[in-house]
Amino acid sequence: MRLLLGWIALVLTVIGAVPQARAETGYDLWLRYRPVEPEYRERYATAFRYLTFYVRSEVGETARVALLDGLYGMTGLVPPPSDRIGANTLLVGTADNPVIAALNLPLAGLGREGFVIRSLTIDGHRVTVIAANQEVGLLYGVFRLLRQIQIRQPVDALDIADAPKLQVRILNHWDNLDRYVERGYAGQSLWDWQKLPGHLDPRYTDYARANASIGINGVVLTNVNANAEILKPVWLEKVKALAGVFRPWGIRVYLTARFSAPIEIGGLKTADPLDPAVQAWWKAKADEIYRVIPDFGGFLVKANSEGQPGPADYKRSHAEGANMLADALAPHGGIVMWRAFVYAAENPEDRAKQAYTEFQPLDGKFRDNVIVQVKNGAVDFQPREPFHPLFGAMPRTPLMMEVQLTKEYLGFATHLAWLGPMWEEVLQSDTFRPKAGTTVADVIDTPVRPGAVTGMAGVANIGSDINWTGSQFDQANWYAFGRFAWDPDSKADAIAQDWARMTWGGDAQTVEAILGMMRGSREAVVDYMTPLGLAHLMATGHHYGPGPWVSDLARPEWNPVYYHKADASGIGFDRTKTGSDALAQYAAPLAKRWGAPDTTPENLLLWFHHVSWDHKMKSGRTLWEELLTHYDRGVASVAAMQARWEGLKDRVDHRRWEEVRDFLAIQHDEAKWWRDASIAYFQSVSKRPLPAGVAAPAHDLDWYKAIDNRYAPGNGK
Ligand code: GCW
Repeated sequence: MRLLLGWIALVLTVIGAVPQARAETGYDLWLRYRPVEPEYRERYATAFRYLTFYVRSEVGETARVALLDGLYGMTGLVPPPSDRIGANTLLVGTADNPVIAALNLPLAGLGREGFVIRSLTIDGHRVTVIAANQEVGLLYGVFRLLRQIQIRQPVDALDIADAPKLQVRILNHWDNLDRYVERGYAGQSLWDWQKLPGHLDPRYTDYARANASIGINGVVLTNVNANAEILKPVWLEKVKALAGVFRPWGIRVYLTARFSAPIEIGGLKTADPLDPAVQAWWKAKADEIYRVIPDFGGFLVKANSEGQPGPADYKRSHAEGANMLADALAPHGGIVMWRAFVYAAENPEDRAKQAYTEFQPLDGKFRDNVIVQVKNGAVDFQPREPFHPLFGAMPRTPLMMEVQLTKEYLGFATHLAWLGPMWEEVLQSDTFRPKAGTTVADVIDTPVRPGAVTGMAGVANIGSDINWTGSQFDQANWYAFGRFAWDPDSKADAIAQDWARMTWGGDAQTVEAILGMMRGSREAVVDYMTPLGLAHLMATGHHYGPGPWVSDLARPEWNPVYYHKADASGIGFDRTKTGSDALAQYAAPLAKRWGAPDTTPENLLLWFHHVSWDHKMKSGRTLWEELLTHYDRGVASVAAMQARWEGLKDRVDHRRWEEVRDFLAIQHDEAKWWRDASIAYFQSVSKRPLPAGVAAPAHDLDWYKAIDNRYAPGNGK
């Protein structure tokens, strides 16, 4: 008897019919589809006993298979197809199908990608319907229904109508053709170019499925620090192969266009955008690309920034450069995403001002199929920056927001930092343009004219690591990007809840503990790296670890001392009228509010003001003491995360649990490193004593300065 029971258990385990704690790597992301608890199984199995799925194309077929895959994983059953709509049928189809059309669902305003999920009664039978205008909407509807099950929601009174608020929801891979990923902390590039197009790694499909599950519909395959080679025919064949894998998942491919490509691979003498031969070259190149990849999305361009070529090389504006490419793509429906991340080598202006200075006057000068891609903040993906002043300041130009999933400035892959709250903070910032209450989210999701392109871009944190993102918790940032790009008014906390439930399963207590870790994690990084509005204090080149003392780099704005401006009298960057006046780039009410230290939120204080070390803070402490408090708080928050995670030891599968435990320990060490090095350095400048109770740094300043991490990953090349 014992033996028999053992066999039964083994068989059940193998077929995955019982929940189990087997070693997980994280490869399955938030799509684990483990069996639901017995009390839920009956409910879901009953509701979806039969399936009527009207498939028209490969996107529909992809949606159908994704649905069955999820249902089978979670309920252990595959609903048989049925062409009769009886009780407990799941009915899926597009609006042009007469059966769906007869239901009169509110699909009219939902566009290509929207969907409706509804519980209905048809001829007295309880039915669930997923309907959309196009099959890609069905794909998104399917993933939404599966999510309901993943997070154990009821499915008997569904009434969901949803559509993405942004058109272009796109990952930017900073992947080089040799598979090196700039600012990549998750292994090599996923794109195995050498084996393409001959071999299609199954990971391409899994990647596409993950993206589709969160509504991502575009992928820029190549680094913005671009290589013109990718535009050669032999490479385009490889791109075509990837496009073929992604297409059934509703995803288009895009490439970065190196502005000097006409010279480098076209044999021309110039890349001047007003030169007819250059224009003809790009036109022919676009025609060629579309012959190979008919649904090619378009180009992403970094021009005249950090050494990249661009129109300014020929004394032309960004608009002239972008429009030339836009004209080449327009006949095919392609777009140009032109980055506003510019700062010029010889320009002494405050770096935080340069993008606005250069782009704002170009408002209204771009072609309709150009969208200007603006980083969330004016400097560079720092742990905290005020929102970029261009948002709201170019009302006649489509703007998309670019955020960085890969944590170049937030501890790479080993620091647990949930970025949802950071993106929510930026998206919910009031631009006061044209009037109070107009948030950054409003700016990006309101088309500047009917039909104008909208979008959001995320610099991918994805690579060849088995867990995709270099750490289990960085998956949450990929997930969140998709959700925010779908709806920029999303709430980070709600996203975190869904993610935690889907990714870690488990009971409410586990999910609550994980949420507790995630919620404060970004602020912890701010605290131990760059509190109170400080920014850009990292070590040179690779950006790994602290380097607030660095002052010897060729360009002033590469040096941390440029950003903190600490001296014997105080610390902070004066961006008011008495300083760089970057504040003038914001709407008047903000410029006023942020114009005085007392009305500036303390978490942005040193971004806008140079204040005395003895400046009185709201807490009653001096600025110097407050700074120390933040460093200590940051380290303590990591310790608190560690304690919480310890408590989950028996509630989370072991392999993932151990990985997170190890990474938290690394993070704790590195948080102390940041704290100690920062205190050692700033104390050498402030000459203030450490108050009682504040521990002295473990080493002297020279010790921290001597740390050499030249082989840290992800360095720009
Ligand atoms: O944050 C900086 C990075 C560079 C990057 C640049 C950019 C791709 O350090 O590696 O280059 O931003 O966004 O263009």
